[in-house]
Amino acid sequence: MAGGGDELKLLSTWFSPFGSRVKLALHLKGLSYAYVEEDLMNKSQLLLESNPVHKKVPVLFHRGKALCESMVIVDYIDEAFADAGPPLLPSDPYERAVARFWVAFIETKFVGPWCQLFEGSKTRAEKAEVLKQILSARTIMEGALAECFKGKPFFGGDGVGCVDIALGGLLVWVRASEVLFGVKFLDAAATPLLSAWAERFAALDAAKAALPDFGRVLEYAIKMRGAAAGAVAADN
Ligand SMILES: N[C@@H](CCC(=O)N[C@@H](CS)C(=O)NCC(=O)O)C(=O)O
Repeated sequence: MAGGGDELKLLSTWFSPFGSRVKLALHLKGLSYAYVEEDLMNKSQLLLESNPVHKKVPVLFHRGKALCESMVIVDYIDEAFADAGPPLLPSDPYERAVARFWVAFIETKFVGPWCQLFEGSKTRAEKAEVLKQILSARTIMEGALAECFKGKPFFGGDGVGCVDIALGGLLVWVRASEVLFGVKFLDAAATPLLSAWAERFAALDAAKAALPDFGRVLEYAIKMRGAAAGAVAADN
């Protein structure tokens, strides 16, 4: 692994799709790092002090300074370790802006609604509406892969970039959610390019190292959904 990594420490939780994004960036750049597992049910002083605004993982420490928000951290890794591994953002300002546009799209149109699926307070009809929004965002991403990214193997072109990391970090949760909600998000018939992208992405060494185990995530997601439903029942 490339040098410089010994100054890096990642605070995250094993199942966190946002933590997976940071791990992906670190592995793609070939950087070694220390890993500290956070217990979100009993947040550590380290988390509360290093991310006082959101109190969420992941947090990356570099030379003793804390960085928060997964995609901000991915940008930082790319800039701070520009000489290590492949670039994660394009060098051309326009292409860079396009990549950031799609990262923002993934956050607002995909991650936002998807988090709502796990909220116990949502009714069945509301969840069906949210699922519709996610499916429509997915169809737009399929179109983007064909048009903006010109049918290249990855959103980053021939190699993985920040858009791949933003979406790829969620991949195991997307698969688990398909089972949990009985909906196919990535379907070879409806979204052939995205499905092929997902296969290619999951086969990367960085993805194998960074993404959590599917079965373990599914088990956790089932428990989480049950707990959310239970909390609502107890409120009523
Ligand atoms: N926008 C944040 C989201 C981070 C996030 O939601 N992390 C979750 C774990 S997957 C968390 O720490 N939750 C603790 C809480 O909400 O109290 C990012 O991209 O880093």
